[in-house]
Amino acid sequence: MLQRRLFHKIVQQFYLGHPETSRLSRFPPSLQLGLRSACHRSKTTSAFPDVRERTLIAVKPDGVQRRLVGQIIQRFEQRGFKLVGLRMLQASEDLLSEHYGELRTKSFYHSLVRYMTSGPIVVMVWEGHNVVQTSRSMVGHTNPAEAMAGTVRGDFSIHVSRNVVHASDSVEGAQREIQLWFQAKDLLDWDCNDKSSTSEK
Ligand code: DAT
Ligand code: MG
Repeated sequence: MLQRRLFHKIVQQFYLGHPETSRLSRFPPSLQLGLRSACHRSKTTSAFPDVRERTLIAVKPDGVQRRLVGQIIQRFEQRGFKLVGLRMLQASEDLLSEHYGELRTKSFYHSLVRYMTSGPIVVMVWEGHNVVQTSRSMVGHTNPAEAMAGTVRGDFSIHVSRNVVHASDSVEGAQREIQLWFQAKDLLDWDCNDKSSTSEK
């Protein structure tokens, strides 16, 4: 039991939620494998979520055009997450093709990239306990027609081709995406004065 706790402490400290410092390489290869699989488990079960877990949230061009940036930020602040990075940019096709690499074979891929490069987007990194899974719930179903009222997509959109916001779908995915959109120096480690009111850790 003690060993197990120690093991997950190491995972939390050295890997999860610290995209700017992928420290797995410090461990011998055999241990790296174990750590990777622990991280993989956490992405599906969130059994060991870290208070410093981070995720990438982006307000897509339709969200910016419709002046929804403030309301979307407000939801994450209100929930208790901490903003640690933010930038506004017009994304290049190259960046989008890396970001959406898994979708390259989908029929909608080209229209997705056209839409995502059509205007400015606001990309953010949010931090906090279980932030990846919680923010997916807050954002709602990919298809707004199926998204619950109360979610961002359920409240602000009607069609899958204009669904307002992006949220990473796993801890590993978040780490990959954060590294794609942000340089380590642009992510701020800062102390929220009210942190003991949002989590005991
Ligand atoms: P999500 O954004 O919920 O993670 P995804 O990764 O499967 O969903 O797809 C990325 C985006 O691609 C999604 O936000 C909107 C677009 N998309 C997905 N399925 C689509 C479809 N059937 N038609 C048009 N666009 C689609
Ligand atoms: Mg996705």
